[in-house]
Amino acid sequence: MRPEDYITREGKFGAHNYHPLPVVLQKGEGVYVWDVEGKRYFDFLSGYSALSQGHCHPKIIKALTDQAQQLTLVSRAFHADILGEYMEFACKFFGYDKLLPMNTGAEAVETALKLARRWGYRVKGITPEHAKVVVCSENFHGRTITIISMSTDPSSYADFGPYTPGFIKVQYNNVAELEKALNDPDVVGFLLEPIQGEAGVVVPDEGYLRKCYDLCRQHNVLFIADEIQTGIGRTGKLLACDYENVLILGKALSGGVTPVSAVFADDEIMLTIAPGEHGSTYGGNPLAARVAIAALEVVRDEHLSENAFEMGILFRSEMEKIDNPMIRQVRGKGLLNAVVTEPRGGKAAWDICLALKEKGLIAKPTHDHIIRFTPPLVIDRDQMMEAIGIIKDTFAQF
Ligand code: IF1
Repeated sequence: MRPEDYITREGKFGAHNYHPLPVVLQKGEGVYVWDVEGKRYFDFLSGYSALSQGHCHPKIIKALTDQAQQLTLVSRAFHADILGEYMEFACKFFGYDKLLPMNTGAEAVETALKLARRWGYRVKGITPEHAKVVVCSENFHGRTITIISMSTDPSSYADFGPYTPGFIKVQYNNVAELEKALNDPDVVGFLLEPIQGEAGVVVPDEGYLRKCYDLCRQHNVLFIADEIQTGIGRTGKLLACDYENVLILGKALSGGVTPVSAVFADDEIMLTIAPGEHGSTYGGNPLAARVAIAALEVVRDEHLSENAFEMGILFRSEMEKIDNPMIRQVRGKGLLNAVVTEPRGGKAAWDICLALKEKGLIAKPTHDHIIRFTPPLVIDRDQMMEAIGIIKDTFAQF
């Protein structure tokens, strides 16, 4: 079969809910992927930041295959030996009393919303059925009906109504607007991404997160950080936030091997949910637990946060040297970066990504003109310089 045959078959039998780059991948290892014709590429999307530990990391794969031959699922109707080990390891890793294990990012966000509302009624004591959560313009937290009810992007919410009530939208990176919204006594939480990923790697002003956290404390409102994309070393620190009451993680929590997400919170919040009041068939399954321990150990033992910090500085400084009218801005933190482009001569970000692919690097635009560059955090200096060379050569063509 030729690549186009794979693409045609997918289009014939699969929903058209994505518009992928025309590349058909077959193998992944570290920062590289290979297509069905054996061509090698730098993966500069890394599963939307899920593959921070690189493709098929041997330690994570070993954890998966060992556990897969022992016990994969018992459901939470029974205990499993590895679950408590994972919970203790992860809670100490991130500094929380407890975690509630889920599978996808959206499920973890929904869980955090339920926790915030439940805490609001049972601890803060707000009016029953009146809980409100403050969210940010241009947010992206997943694709469920409640989550798109928070969205300001029509491509996420149009014609999926009616929408879940109870959300107040404020401008991202605007402390004054948040302060105004927090005067509503029924507000139980403020949900935000420390850096907005899908919006195109929008980095807020220095001090924004701290000011928001302090305002939430003053108003007895939970500060809920969605670090599904920014967390676990991606921005050059273990977490993009230095403090939050509720932490939501996903993606790299399992190194791109199996869906694992989690909500972290201290007892006052977490224990407002009693047995039988929330759950998930696969949440906290032994396979996920063993894989997540290995994925976090790789981040720690291979110093991936520190590497992301160093490689990010190198990437942005080299990108800023490119003198090309199509490049409007380079922004990001650690290895969560994006180049904001200007269409020119009938060419746009999509054309640049097609040209990058021809030269052996795959990346994809978001919102038409913003190209996200998010390689696995295991990338080394030589690989980064080679990838930067490909990007420079490609922009030189436009
Ligand atoms: C798609 C990008 C989108 C997320 C944050 C929760 C979730 C995500 C900050 C939900 C998921 C993925 C979803 C995928 C493309 C990708 C993405 F920003 F990473 F590029 F969409 F915006 N919070 N982001 O980024 O986690 O349920 O997917 O496990 O839906 O197209 P999920």
